Amino acid sequence: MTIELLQTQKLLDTCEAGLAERYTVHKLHEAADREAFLSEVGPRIRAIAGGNVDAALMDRLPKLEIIANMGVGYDSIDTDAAKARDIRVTNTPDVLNDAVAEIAIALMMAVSRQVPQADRFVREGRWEQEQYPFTTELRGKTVGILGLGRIGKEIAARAQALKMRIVYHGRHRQPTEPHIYYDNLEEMARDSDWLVIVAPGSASTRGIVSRKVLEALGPEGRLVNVARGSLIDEQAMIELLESGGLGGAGLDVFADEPHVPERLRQLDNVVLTPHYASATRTTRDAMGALVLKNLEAWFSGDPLPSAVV
Ligand code: NAP
Ligand code: 8YV
Repeated sequence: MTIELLQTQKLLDTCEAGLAERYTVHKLHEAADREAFLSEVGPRIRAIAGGNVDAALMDRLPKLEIIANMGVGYDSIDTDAAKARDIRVTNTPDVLNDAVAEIAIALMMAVSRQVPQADRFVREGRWEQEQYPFTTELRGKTVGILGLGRIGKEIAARAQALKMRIVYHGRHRQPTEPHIYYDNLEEMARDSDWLVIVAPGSASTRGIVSRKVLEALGPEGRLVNVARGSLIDEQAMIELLESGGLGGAGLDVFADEPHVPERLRQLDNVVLTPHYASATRTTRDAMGALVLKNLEAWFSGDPLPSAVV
């Protein structure tokens, strides 16, 4: 008897092939009638691969033992509900650090040097009539990192190589880190040219980048968000970007993905990417392999490689 597994989102082909080899896979995201589907397969499901798991879904799966999330961020899973039901949860840390850090730096460069705008300028033939206006460089600027964790440290290393000064905010000072620590995010924003957001989406970070923080960053300040849209007061950010109260933004994540507000899409001082920071073949393969490893460890009785609950 193979183990029955529920897949809750589209996964990479290599990961889906690995799942199909080992388990009987039921694809919830492809079900035409979700309720009927869950009534039929729910009682047999022992594992989930993917995110978007709330308490109501867990209640439809009485034999559920483990949720293997595809992603380091597990904010789409109700971990308290999982804990209360003795269900384990795993994620995919570390293997995506470099890819995500690269996009954070790419967004900083794209915003400061206006790379998409300069590209359009050349394509539109405007170079033959005029010079492109001056832009600003990153060298010598201060970057405040909100969340100096696994990815934040990789961003810091790259920003240092670009001759930037690094400061950071989190709930704890990290004594082994050489960078200056701020226990107050607003103060850090006031003292920074750039705010790079790379802390997890959670109840404690919801709206943490508030209007006050954005105003402290100011008209010359710029931000990059590679964490989750939920961390920023998106409405305030749009208003400040429109009015010049905030200098610019590079955004890979949004409050209501894949919907990006029209007002944000109209702005010329932003660079927008479709939540693709980890989306390289190498990195997504490694994330998928970690999903498989966690499931395999669980059903072999071995320690979980990357458990969060
Ligand atoms: P991590 O190693 O756990 O680091 C998270 C950092 O955030 C820690 O330094 C932590 O420091 C800080 N933090 C946590 N809660 C905080 C709070 N309430 N206030 C201030 N700081 C807080 O996580 P990671 O592996 O670097 O990943 C970070 C996040 O990036 C993920 O959770 C995910 O949402 C996002 N991500 C996005 C993409 C993408 O495609 N755009 C890809 C990968 C990851 P303290 O404990 O000291 O507070
Ligand atoms: C993925 C991410 O795009 O790891 C994360 O937290 O946001 C990204 O790597 C996402 O999890 C989709 O599976």
